[in-house]
Amino acid sequence: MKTRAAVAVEAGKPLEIMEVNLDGPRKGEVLVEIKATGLCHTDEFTRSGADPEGIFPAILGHEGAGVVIEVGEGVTTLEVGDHVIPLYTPECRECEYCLNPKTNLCQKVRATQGQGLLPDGSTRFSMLDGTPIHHYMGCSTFANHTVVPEIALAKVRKDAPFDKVCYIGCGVTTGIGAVINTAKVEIGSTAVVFGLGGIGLNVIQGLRLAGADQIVGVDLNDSKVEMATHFGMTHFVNPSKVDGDMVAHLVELTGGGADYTFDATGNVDVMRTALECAHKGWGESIIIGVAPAGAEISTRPFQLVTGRVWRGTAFGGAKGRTDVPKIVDWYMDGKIEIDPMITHKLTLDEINHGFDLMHEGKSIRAVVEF
Ligand code: NAD
Ligand code: AHE
Ligand code: ZN
Ligand code: ZN
Repeated sequence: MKTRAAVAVEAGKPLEIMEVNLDGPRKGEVLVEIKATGLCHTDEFTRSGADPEGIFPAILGHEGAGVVIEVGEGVTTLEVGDHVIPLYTPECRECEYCLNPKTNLCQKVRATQGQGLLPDGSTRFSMLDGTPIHHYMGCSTFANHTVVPEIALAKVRKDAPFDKVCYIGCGVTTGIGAVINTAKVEIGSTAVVFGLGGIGLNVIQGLRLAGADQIVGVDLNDSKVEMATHFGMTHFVNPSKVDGDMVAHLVELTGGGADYTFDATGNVDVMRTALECAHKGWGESIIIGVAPAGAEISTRPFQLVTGRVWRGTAFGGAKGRTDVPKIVDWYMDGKIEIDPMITHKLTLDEINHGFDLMHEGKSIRAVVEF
């Protein structure tokens, strides 16, 4: 079939909207009509050329929601008409990672996914002249139709609005999951969240859900304060307005250091500050942000010797096929909020404007509706 897609033709160039060829689903695969997709900073990270795994040409996008149009041979858990959210962290339920409750990093299709291919080692997308186009994070939601492995689709309730629950495909689950699954924050905790964008705001909402007492937000952009306060931030710090050492400032503000800190910026200097403002003896710092190729984190080992813990999280530690339908229920039951964070709605033709809004710090989530 033919479908419309935004294609990342070359690193650092705007996406090109074009008609592309899409082959039907093979064994264990599913054809999905994408109804809506969010723009996450990770898409921009890859588009810009900063991602060491970036491959071009590719169809980016990993925060989508849609409807099953066709199932390939052997697909047993999904049928035509099911509503689904694609998962860049699949859940095969049989690999050693899936069987280990300590991780969500299913490895069943990781090797081919990292090469921009489906598990059989081929791509379903091509340009009209036959040039192959790579998949991205196993999802490629910047296309009106995409082919995804069955194990990388969460089946969700049919009354959930696509233009909101698409965000559960990355940002919502990553932020809330970092708090609930990775940090396992206790009631009454203190926390510092660096970066009040599409991920950080969901960390804040997760901290409120978990019953944190103090939620300090840190961002260079003062315009993020209103939204962050709405989601539960109790104190705000703009590093550009702090005289002297940020770590000392945050340690004082949190009464000796925070129980939990989260990096949602992708900046390795911020990651160091986040670790070092965690409480001596027990503070845990969770890295969520994705850093560019070649960037490395550093600190004095003494920071860890004296009891701080440095950890990371992918997709908020969520096992997608099991957890994503539950998070959709939380949204539909009013336990979590999504709507205010969808600040812009775009058509596919306007997708590059969505990246401009991200750079200008004007959007939290821009969502493309097909
Ligand atoms: P975003 O652009 O919406 O938000 C980033 C925020 O950080 C902005 O508000 C910006 O003003 C702020 N910021 C930037 N530099 C800062 C600094 N030095 N100090 C304080 N604040 C600063 O991005 P997002 O979609 O929220 O993504 C955030 C990060 O999380 C990105 O690196 C993204 O790639 C990563 N991410 C990781 C996962 C995961 O599974 N680990 C999932 C999604 C996104
Ligand atoms: N390709 C990058 C790493 C990118 C990365 O860390 N991706 C996160 C999800 S970000 C979603 O917005 C992730 O899940 N990583 C686990 C994995 O297996 O990819 C690089 O540095 O090479
Ligand atoms: Zn993402
Ligand atoms: Zn698995």
